[in-house]
Amino acid sequence: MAKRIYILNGPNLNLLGKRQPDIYGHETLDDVTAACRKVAGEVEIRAEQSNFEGGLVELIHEAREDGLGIAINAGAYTHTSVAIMDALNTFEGPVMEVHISNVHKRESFRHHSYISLRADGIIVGCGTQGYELAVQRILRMTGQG
Ligand code: CA2
Repeated sequence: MAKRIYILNGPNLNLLGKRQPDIYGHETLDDVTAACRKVAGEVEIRAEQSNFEGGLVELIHEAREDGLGIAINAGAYTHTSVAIMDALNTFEGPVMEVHISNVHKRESFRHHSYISLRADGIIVGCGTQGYELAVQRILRMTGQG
């Protein structure tokens, strides 16, 4: 079975490019997916967004079957979700954590991440380009790039 890279986005990220462009930029999630597909070339991208913690957990379970790697921006669940961290701990491939904004320049509650306890790499404050960088890194880590 051909493996694919999962790009998972958490709550409110469906609004990307439509609200708060000063923080999150002008690109939409569709723009992000298109840019990641260019970077991934022949490797398939499965891009999903969920506003629900359990929805993200289920997508991570799916990735256990056919995921080459996971790039995840868990949104605010980054700072609260043991369930998402536990699910990521059951995934065997590389996990890249992405944050569009530089969370370390922001409120202190954004400085702690449960995802970082599992992530192989973290990309913070690179805008939406961070997703492309994460895909590149997954390709390199899996010997495809
Ligand atoms: O910087 C990031 O990527 C964040 O993961 C974004 C989360 C925030 O809770 C994290 O601390 C940092 C918020 C996502 C909200 O997404 C929106 C996108 C566009 C417009 C409004 C919200």
